[in-house]
Amino acid sequence: MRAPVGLHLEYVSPAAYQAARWGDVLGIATFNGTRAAAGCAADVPVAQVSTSVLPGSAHVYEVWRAGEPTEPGRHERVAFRRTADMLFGCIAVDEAEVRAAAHSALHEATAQVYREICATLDTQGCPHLLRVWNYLPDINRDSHGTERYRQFNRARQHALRASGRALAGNVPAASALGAAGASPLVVYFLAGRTAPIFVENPRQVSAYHYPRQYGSHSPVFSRAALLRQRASLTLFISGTASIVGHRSLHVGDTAAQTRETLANIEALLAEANRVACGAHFSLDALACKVYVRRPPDLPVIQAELASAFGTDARIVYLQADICRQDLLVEIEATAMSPLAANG
Ligand code: 3EB
Repeated sequence: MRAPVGLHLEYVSPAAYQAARWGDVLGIATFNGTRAAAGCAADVPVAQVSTSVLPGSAHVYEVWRAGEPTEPGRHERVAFRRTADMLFGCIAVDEAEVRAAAHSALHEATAQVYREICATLDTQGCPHLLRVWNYLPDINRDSHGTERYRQFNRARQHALRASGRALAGNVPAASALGAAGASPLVVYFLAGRTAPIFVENPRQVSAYHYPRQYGSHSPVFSRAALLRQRASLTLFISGTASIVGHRSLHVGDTAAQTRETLANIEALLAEANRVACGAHFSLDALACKVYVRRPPDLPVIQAELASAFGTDARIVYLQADICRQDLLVEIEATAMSPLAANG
């Protein structure tokens, strides 16, 4: 068996996870909103995300491993595990259970989530968010005079500012997707003791500089974050879609949106290879989650990805709404690159 070196990501079935009994697990995300099955240690943080796995409704565990022993902990509603250098955490807050006075319940839930995440990281001495996954029920629905994704952006920005975090530049890679109605707001994340390198896409306007037509408060995320460990580099690629400059392209054409998204990911890989000494990231060494707005589009998307990635790509397909109504597909990815011993 290969000894894992540094941070590691696996997509596995619940049965495979239980059989492996990894001692170095940092945390897990499950899709379909399933409870973690028996056999999963009680103190492993599990983010239960309510997005269906395609096709059908298989169960998938996204397992993050540290390659070294991990310690559990809890701070307010954030469950986490950590090593000396990094921390995986997750939190779920139900909008039905928050008291919303001045703003919407989603605004209040988002503010609470980000306040508790930042407080956890500050008290744990792991202050740098590397990568954040956000799942919001009914992301495209309007309420309180504005789309819920925009309410989320506003609250995220306020909470990060209140916690002394940057709002542009040194901001984490992220994804923000829809989840089943009436599910809680679920956020999970990786954070580090030291800051990563943040990477922007030369083909895209930075999301934190989007013009106001996309909302009064810009989304706070980088296109990618690059983590350097002793023997490896990890590139966390944010949710990426058919956006060039700041505009959505190929409205209504799922195949063309998929190709444009791949072009964006290739541009990011090239940019990461340019800024990171010793990096050799390439399309065929990615692990991806592909978010599909309309399940009948799955074969079209799969056909485009098969020709780009080849056959041993690690790809999980999920049904999820995407944060702009005109986007039909979004891809997030994690890329690992070994480093030479003297790298
Ligand atoms: C985009 O490029 C698509 O709000 O955290 C992608 C990744 C998107 C993260 C977020 C949003 C977010 O704007 C949407």
